[in-house]
Amino acid sequence: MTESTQPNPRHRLSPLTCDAPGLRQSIRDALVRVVGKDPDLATPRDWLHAVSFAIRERIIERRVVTRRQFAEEDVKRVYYLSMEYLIGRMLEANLRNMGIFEVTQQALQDLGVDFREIARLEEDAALGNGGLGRLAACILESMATQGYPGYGYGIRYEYGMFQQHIEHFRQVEHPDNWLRYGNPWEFPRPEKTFPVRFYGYVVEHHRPDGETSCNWENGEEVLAMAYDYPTAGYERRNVNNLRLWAAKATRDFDLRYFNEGDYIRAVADKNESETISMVLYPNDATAIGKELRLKQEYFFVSASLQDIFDRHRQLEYPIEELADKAAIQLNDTHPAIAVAECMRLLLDEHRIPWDQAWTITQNLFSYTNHTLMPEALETWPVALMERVLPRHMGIIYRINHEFIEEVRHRFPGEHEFFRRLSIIDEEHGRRVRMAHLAVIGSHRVNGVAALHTSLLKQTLFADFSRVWPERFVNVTNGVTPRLWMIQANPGLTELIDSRIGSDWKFDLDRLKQFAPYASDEATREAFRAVKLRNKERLAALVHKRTGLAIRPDVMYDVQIKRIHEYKRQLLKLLHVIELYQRIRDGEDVLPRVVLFAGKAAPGYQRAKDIIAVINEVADIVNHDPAMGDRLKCVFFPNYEVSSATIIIPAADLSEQISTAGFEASGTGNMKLAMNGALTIGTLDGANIEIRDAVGTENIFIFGMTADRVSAHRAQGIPPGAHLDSHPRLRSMVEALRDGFFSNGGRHLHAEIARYLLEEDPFFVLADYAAYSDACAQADRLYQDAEAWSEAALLNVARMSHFSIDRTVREYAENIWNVLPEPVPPPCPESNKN
Ligand code: TH1
Repeated sequence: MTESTQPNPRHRLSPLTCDAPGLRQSIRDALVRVVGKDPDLATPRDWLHAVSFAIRERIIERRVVTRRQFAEEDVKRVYYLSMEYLIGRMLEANLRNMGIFEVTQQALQDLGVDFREIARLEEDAALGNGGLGRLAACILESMATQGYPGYGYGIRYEYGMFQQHIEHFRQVEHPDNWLRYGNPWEFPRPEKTFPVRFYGYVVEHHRPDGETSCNWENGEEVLAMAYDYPTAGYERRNVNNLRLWAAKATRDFDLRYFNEGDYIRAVADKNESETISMVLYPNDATAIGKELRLKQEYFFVSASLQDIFDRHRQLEYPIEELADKAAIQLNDTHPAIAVAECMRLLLDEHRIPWDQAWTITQNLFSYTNHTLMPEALETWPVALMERVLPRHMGIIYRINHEFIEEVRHRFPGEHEFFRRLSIIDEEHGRRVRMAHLAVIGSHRVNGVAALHTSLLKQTLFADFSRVWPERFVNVTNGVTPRLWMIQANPGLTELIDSRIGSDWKFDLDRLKQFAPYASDEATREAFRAVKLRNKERLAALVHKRTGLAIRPDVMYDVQIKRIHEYKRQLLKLLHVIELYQRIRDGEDVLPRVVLFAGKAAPGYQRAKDIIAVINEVADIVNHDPAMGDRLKCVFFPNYEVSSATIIIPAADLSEQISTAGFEASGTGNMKLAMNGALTIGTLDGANIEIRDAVGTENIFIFGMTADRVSAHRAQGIPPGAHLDSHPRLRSMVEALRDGFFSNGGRHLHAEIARYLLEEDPFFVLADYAAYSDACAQADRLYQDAEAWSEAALLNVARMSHFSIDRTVREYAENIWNVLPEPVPPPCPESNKN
């Protein structure tokens, strides 16, 4: 199969109908012919699969049309390389983007099937940890919606993000066997299989033209097999492709032992090479120095680049024009080895001279940095790289050599500077700094929020930004309004539609027209009614998941994100303790539900302890009759995309309280504000831009700025010195320390108290008084329902800047240099049937 530019006239497509009778027929057919069930005996899951197969036929049809058009129009393509895609459930998102959500519900109803009942049986595709993976999913959706020729590449993990259970207050991880029932959304492409080599050695050849070329020989080969996930744009005909690679043992592998008669060994070894794509590493914003992780990274990078080179060749473009026809975006450094792999393919396979290969590579790549946290920066021991990827290590040495020569020339004598810039870190036992490889191999490097980009230039990449100031740019993150508003919050969507029409869905800038309605009493009342319904929906889910009953008529205060010290769940928990003590003391306190959700990396003990302490405090609070329904504290288990779509629309207050300078951007902050939650937050990440957009009077900002945080750190004040900055803080921390809230985990509470007092590098106690004040301010505003609703509606109307469509346009225009190629609707003639 080739990327043909010449459609064969005999291969004209006649599109399937998308009316209720046509869909009904397709669903029934799929149930019998694909799922293989008698409709009379079909289970809800059988129906889920039947409807998914019926819809997939219609998506793939549009994918074929889209691909043909891209081939005919000679478009420049964008390739997004990411280790993570946090997609969530696909059925409803696909139906909505295809514009056939209502009609499919109708077709199912005609068949006696309830859409909601079957839709909730679908497993989330949780091939990501958090913000970084969800951003990749939003970018793919937006590229399709706006008609950009975008391709996603990643790994088809057999097991995604673990499932979090709470047992005896603690997190317990269960494997996420998401493919157990099969997956109707994927198209296996066994013909798209590429060999990927590991280990072995390099043999050099001196060529007559003076260049040296290398052969990478021996070692082990694993096959990467493609699975395609078509991604539909919203009410556009464009369907893009996400290609995920699965590891398969090579046939050679089998034969080696089969021939020796060791059948069992052959099959066992086969399993071992297939472990490469077995499981997602559940670490968010921390690097993991495991050999298997390096192999995962190279595995998907190599397969993706071979595929990209193949497509380029099939389209009959000369290899020299690769960077004119393609742009490759590196989602963090996880795929940064692509720089060396691209060089290897150009040098060793295509025999391109070094300098020309290097120009192509730099023009091809760009790199997004998502964090400044030192523990997240990937470095690989040189010895490991030399063993696993010997050819790449050689290429990296040469890239480094050429680069250092260039800067030596421009900045003579600055030896310290060269040492800091080098790809090789000589100080921690010789390691390869992947971020340096990514920066040197790219023409653009971007941060994900204005503050983050400016800190990047001042700290992590200060030296590089002296060498190449123009290389560093900001592209503030965004989120897709299709999932996070239209799908998650139909009530709010309907309200907006009723006031300003429905154009805003394609162009979020039009949401600005909704702003005047913030001062309209009827709109505010309708907004409160929508919020109340969303809270009822969440309360029902909380009850189902935790057994806890919560009132829908109080403030819902949510902190939903990975559990991490820098995100400061403990700051919120201290506030829960403050409220608890004040109610016990007979004070009149605004009733509220505080909801936490999020997973801890399984090896991150402190984060797991924080979950346990939250659950134990919650248990005391929720069962104390003195609280009289005024305070409930919920830990919502197994936070994932599908639960986020229920929690976010129900929230009143959005907790974005990271220590300033540590959250690169955040994207949950955007989703919550768009749904009319008011933010309480620090001047960190995109919070700053959210404040600028919604107005200082419609957000609660508190705490140390990033500059103050650095200054404070330099002063070295012990955290315990802040205990008197707030009248209650001392007694709150002492209650924790003395095990007042403990339920068997007494020493754990004492340890958390000790941590807060003596160790905490994220300044929870130093920021507490300011945080508590900001909470009090939020409470006061909430008591004025009209004023609160006005502020909430202004948040909704003023969040258009945070549409992922704006983000993707900035990448397209400033980094990729690609144009949209929208697919026109089929002519009425072919649409008739
Ligand atoms: C997150 C950042 O923490 C967050 O602030 C940002 O909004 C999001 O990326 C999207 O840009 C990151 N996630 C990871 C995950 C890994 C490594 C680094 C980061 S940074 C595995």
